[in-house]
Amino acid sequence: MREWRKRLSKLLSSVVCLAGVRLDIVLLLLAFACKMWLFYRLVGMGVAASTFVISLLAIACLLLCGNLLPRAWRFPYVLLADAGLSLVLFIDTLYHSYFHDVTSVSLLRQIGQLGEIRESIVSLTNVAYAFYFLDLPLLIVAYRWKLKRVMLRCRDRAAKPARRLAALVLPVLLLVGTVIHVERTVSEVPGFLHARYSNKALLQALGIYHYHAYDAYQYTTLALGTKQVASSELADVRRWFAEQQSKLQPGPLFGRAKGQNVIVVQVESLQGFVVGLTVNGQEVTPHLNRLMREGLAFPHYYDQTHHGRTSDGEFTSLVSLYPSSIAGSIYFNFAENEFDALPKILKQHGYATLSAHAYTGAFWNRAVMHRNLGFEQSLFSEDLKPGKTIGWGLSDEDFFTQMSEKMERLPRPFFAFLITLSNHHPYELPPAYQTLDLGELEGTFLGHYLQSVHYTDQALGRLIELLKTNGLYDSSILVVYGDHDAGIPQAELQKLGIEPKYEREYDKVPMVLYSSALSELNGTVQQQVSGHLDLAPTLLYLLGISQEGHYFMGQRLFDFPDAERLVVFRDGSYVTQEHAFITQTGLFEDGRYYERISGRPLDPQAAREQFLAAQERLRLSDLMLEGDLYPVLGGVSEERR
Ligand code: GP9
Ligand code: MN
Repeated sequence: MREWRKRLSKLLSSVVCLAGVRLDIVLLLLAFACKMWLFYRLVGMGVAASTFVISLLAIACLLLCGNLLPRAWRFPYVLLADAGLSLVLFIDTLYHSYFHDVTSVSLLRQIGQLGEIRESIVSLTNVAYAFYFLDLPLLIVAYRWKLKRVMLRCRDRAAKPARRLAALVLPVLLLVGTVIHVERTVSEVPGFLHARYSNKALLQALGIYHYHAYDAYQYTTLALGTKQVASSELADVRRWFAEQQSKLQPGPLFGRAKGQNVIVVQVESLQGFVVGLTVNGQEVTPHLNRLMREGLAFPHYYDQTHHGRTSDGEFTSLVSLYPSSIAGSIYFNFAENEFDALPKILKQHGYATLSAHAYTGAFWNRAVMHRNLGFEQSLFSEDLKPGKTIGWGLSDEDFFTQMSEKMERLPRPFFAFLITLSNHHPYELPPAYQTLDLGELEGTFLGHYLQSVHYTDQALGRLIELLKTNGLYDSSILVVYGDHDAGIPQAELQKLGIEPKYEREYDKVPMVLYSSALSELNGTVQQQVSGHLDLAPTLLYLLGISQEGHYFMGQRLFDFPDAERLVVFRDGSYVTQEHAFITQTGLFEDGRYYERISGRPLDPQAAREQFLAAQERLRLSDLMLEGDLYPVLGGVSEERR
C-alpha cells in the first residue's frame, strides 16, 4: 500500500512538473485565450464558456503532441503550430470582414479568386489583426533566453515514464475529445451538422478549431462521392414537387409574353434601399426608378443568396433551388451535376441562349457552369472588346453597349443573361465617374456606394435607351434585379435614416420586370413577397411553358396565392406575406417572429409549422444537389435529349 502511494505521489509530481516542462505551452494557452477572445469579438459572436475551454484543451493537447518528437524538433513544432493556429484566426477574421462569414475547406477551391478582391481585402485589413501573431516573436525570444533554462531544469525533474505516457495519451485524447465534442453537439441539436445552413452557427456551436476539423471531415466525405439518397428521401422529393405542381394551375397570365425575347440583367450589389432614394435632392437610381414606373416593381424581393454571393444570385435565379448547406459555392461544389435550368429549358423551346459578364470565365467557375446550365454562348472578359475600365474590368456602360450590339445580331427569340460588374465592393469609383453631390456623405463608405450605384444606374439607362432604339425593348421581357446585398454596415445606413425594425427587413434587392405584353400591369407596384428563386418559374409561366416535369422550388410571381408564398433563406429564416421569422443561428429556439410590415414582435411558437416547412424545402433542395437528382427524377432528362 505504501509502495503504491509512493508511486502515485511520484506520478502526480511528474504530472505537475510536466506543466513546468512545457511552461511555453502554458504561456501559449494564455495567448490563445486572448486571441480567441479577440476573434469572437471581431466577428461579433458569443460562444459558450464550455466551448471556449474545450478549444483551449484541444490546443493544449495539440501543442503537447510535440513531446512525441525528438527534442530538437519540439521548438519548431510549437512555433509552427502557433503560427498555423494563429493564421486560422487571422484568415477567418479577414474573410469575415469581407464576406460576413468564416472560411471552409471548399473555399480553397476558390482561392484563385482572392487576388481579385485584393483591394477590398487591403481596405478591410485592421491593425488589430497583428495581435494574432504578436506572440510568435516573443516566443522566439523567450526560447532563446529564459524559457529554455526553466524548461530544461523542470524537464530533468519530470519522470521519463510520465513524459512518455503523456506523449502517447495526448494525441488519442485530442482525437477522442474532438469526436465526443462534435458528436455531443450533433445530438443536442438534431440534424444541425448535416444541414449546413451557416458556417457561423456551426463555428459558434463547436468553437473555431473544432469547426474547421469538422469542416475538413465533411468536405472529405463529400469529395469521396455523390451522396446515396435513400428511397424514402427520393419519395419525399417526388411528393413535395407533385404537391407543388398541383398548386400550379394556369391563370390568366400564362403564356402572355409567349415568343418574346428574354433579357435578364443581374446587377452587382444592387440593394433595395436605393430605389426611390434621393440625396441632396438628387435621385440615386433615376433610370431604375423610371423602369419601375414603366414596368412592374417588386419591392419585397428578398436576397436568397448564401456563400456563393454573385454565383448564388445566378444559380438561385436560373435553377430555382436554394444555395447549398455545404460551405462554398454550388458553382464549384456541384459543377459536375446535371441541372434543370432556365437557359437549358429555353434552348429546348427554340431560344438562342447567351450569358455575358465582363470578368474572367474562371471566376466563380462560370465558364464551366454557364455551359452546364445551358448557355450556348458565354462571353467573358476574354471575349469582349476593350473599353473603359472600372474596378475589376470593362465599365458597365461599355459592357451594355457591346451587349446591345450583340443582342441585335442574335437569332430570335433569344435569352440573354447579363451580369454587371462595376458596382462591386469597395465601390471606389474613379473621381471622373462620381457625379452625385453628396455633401457630408462624400468620401464615406456609404458615399462610395451611392456614387457607384448611381454610375451603374446610368449605364442601365444607356442600355434601356439602346433597347428602345433597336426595338428590343418592346419585343422582350426585360428583368433587372440585384444579385445580393451591398454589405453596408448598419451604422452607415443610419445616416440615411434607415433603421430596420427587424434583422432582415432591408435584406431585399430591387426587382423590376417590363414586358409590353403586360400592358394592364405595367406601372404597378406588386406587393407579394418573393425572392431570387422565383425568377425561373415566373419567366417560364409568362412564356407559356409548363412547369410540369421541371423541378423549381420558387413560386412564380403571378397567378399564385399570396397566402401560400414562403420565401426561405439558407439559414432557416423565412418570410411570408404576413410574417417574418428570423433566426441568426438557424435554430428555431433562437428565432424571433414579427409582423412583416409593422415589425411588431410575435410569439415565436406560432412560427414553428412554417419553420418546419422551410426546413423541409432546404433539406429537399440539398438532396437534389448532393444526390444529383435531376437525372434520377427523369422528367427533364426526357425532354433534354
Ligand atoms: C465577379 C463578380 C463578383 O465576376 O461577379 O462576385 P462577388 O464578389 O460579388 O461574389
Ligand atoms: Mn456580386
